[in-house]
Amino acid sequence: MAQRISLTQYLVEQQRAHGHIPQQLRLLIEVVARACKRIAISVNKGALGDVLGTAGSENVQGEVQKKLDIIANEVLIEANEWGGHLAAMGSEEMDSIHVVPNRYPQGEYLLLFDPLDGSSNIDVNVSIGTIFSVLRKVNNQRGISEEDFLQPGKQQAAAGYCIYGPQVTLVLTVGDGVAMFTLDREMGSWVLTEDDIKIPADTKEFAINMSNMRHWAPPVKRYIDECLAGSTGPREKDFNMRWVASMVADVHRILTRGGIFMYPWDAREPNKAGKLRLMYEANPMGFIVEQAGGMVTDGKRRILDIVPTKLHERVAVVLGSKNEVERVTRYHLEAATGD
Ligand code: P6P
Repeated sequence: MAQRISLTQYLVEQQRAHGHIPQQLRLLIEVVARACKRIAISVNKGALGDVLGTAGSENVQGEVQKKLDIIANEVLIEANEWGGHLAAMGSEEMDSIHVVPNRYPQGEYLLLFDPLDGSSNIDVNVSIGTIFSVLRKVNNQRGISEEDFLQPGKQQAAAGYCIYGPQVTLVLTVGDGVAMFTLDREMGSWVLTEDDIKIPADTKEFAINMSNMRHWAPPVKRYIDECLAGSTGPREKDFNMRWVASMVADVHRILTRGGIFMYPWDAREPNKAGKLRLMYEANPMGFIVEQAGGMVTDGKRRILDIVPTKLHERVAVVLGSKNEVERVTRYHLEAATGD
């Protein structure tokens, strides 16, 4: 069991040991962690807080926005504008980037977030979460534009998520492994409850939305068919299936006990690479999973190597236990070369 220290003490000690958390990044992480506490309060109010249901608007993805999507987005924007640690923010809920207003100093980091992932689960009281990704501002000459955000995920300075579930838990990496903090509601503080998390290389649990089976590419169908064949099939072991329809919850389970999560390309909208978003879902979750010893591809290539072409770019995602992700990726490459 990790020694019970606060998030602040963890960040200070990590900086002392590894030097990956300069002052501005530590402030950024603490501000985002505090914003997640605020979001948790709204989420936990539910019907008592007039936060359920839809907001009557759509986001850039064409998805109906829930009231909590907008509340969470506003909390993150307001929390991060004044500190001088950020130059700009990008969000699933905003068409374009939000540059820090001139009345505040600009910092050296860029923050991307899905303010409330899994929001279709809000009204049915299933775990949801906030996902965030931190990049460094690479161009110090001119003003900030969307192009400054278009960096491959391997250049992230930090990534994390907060899951609003039976416990409120913050998971974080700055490139030196993965740590987990649980919210102590009595103290109102984040307490280190797991450090140096590792995902088992093998698993018997897969997560995919099975209702899309008829739309999958052959390598995905081959992999899932083999899992379903269980001990009588080529895998010679039985598998279990989970699908929460909240990426944060599915990834958290995989971090905790292993597994493979797949949201692959499918033929419903063949021109779309996938459903999930590269910059503020796949990249931060990819950084975390790789730091925990897992693997993350789009079926063919490492997601963190992908150079984005637009802020809201979508990508197919296969992530989790290394040996299973390698197998799925191998099936895609065999199908491509006709092996
Ligand atoms: P489906 C939530 O909307 C989300 O972006 C991810 O959190 C989740 O894994 C996926 O979409 C669920 O998609 O098609 O199963 O509803």
